[in-house]
Amino acid sequence: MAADIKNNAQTKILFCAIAGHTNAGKSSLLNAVIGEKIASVSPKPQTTRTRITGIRNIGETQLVFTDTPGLHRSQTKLGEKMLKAAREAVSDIDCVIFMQDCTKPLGTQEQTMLDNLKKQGTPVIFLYNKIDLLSDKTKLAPLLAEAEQRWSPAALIPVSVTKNDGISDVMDELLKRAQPGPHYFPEDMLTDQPERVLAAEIVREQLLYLLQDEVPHGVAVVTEQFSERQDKDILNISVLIYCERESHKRIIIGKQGAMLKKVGERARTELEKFFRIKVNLQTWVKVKEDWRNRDMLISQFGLNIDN
Ligand SMILES: Nc1nc2c(ncn2[C@@H]2O[C@H](COP(=O)(O)OP(=O)(O)OP(=O)(O)O)[C@@H](O)[C@H]2O)c(=O)[nH]1
Ligand SMILES: [Mg+2]
Repeated sequence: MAADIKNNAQTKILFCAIAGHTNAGKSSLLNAVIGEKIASVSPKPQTTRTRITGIRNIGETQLVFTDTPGLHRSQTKLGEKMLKAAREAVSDIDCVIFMQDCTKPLGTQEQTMLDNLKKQGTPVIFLYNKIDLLSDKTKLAPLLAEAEQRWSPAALIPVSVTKNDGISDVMDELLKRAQPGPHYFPEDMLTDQPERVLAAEIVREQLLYLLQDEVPHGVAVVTEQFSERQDKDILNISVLIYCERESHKRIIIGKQGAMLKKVGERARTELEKFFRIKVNLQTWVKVKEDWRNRDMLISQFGLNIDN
C-alpha cells in the first residue's frame, strides 16, 4: 500500500473536518467536493451517524475531508456518540469547514463550537449554505458581518451546494491552505467507508426519504452478504434492516410488502449506479428494541466511534 502513496518535493496535504448543525448540508458538500456520492444525504435531521472520510486529489495536493454527524439535542446513547464523533473530529485538525443553513439562526451548540475553535486557534472556513433559498439576498450581509465580528473566520463564503454556487471558491481556499508533505491515502482511494457500509447506507438513505416521524431515526442497516457472481456480473447484496418496535416493522414492510418493495427498488437503482454493476438486493426487517440506547447493539451495527 505504501508504494501507492505519493511523496515528493511537490506533494501537499490538508486535513479538513466539515461540522455544523444537523441538516446544514455537510454531507452534500462532501459529495460535491469528492465528485462521487459517498455520504448519505436526506431532508431528515441526523442523517450522518459516523465520521466519514472523503479524499480528493488535485494535482499534487491531497485534500482529506471528514464529514461529521450534525450538532443536535441528543436523546439517546447513539446521539451522544454522534456528538462525540463530531466534537473530536474538529480537534487537532488543519482546518474546519463550518457550515450553517443561512435560513436558520445559529444555535447555542454551534456558537459554542465556534467559540472553542477560535480559542484553539483552528482556522475556520465559514460557509453560509442554501443561499438559493434566500429570495432577498440583502439578508446575507448582516449574517456575514456578525460571523466576521464574533469569530473572525479565515474565510467566510456564501454557497449553495445544490446549485454548485461558491464551491470553487471553497476549493481555492482549501488548496491555499495545504501544506507540503506526503499524501496520506493512495491516489485511487475515495473514502474510508468499506463497500458493505456504503451499500447499507444507500439502503438507509431510501428509508430516510420514504419513512416518516420517528421510524427512520430508529433504523439501522447492516450488510449481511456482499458478493459478486463473476459468471453473471451480478452483485448479490443482502441487508438486514433493524428497527425499534413491531409497529415500526409493520410500517417498514407496508401493506402487502409495498413499502419494503419500494425501498428495495429505489435502493437497487442507486446501488447499481454506485457500483456500476447489476445488483440483486435482498432486504430483511428485524426488531431490536431500544437499540439506540444499547451499547452492544450500537457497536454491532458499526456505529460506535470508540471501536
Ligand atoms: N435548497 C438547498 N438545499 C440544500 C443545499 N445543500 C443541501 N441541501 C439539502 O439539505 C438537506 C440536508 O443535507 P445533508 O447534506 O444531508 O445535511 P447534513 O448537514 O449532512 O445533515 P446531518 O448528516 O443530518 O447532520 C438535504 O435535503 C439536501 O438536499 C443547498 O445548497 N440548497
Ligand atoms: Mg450528513
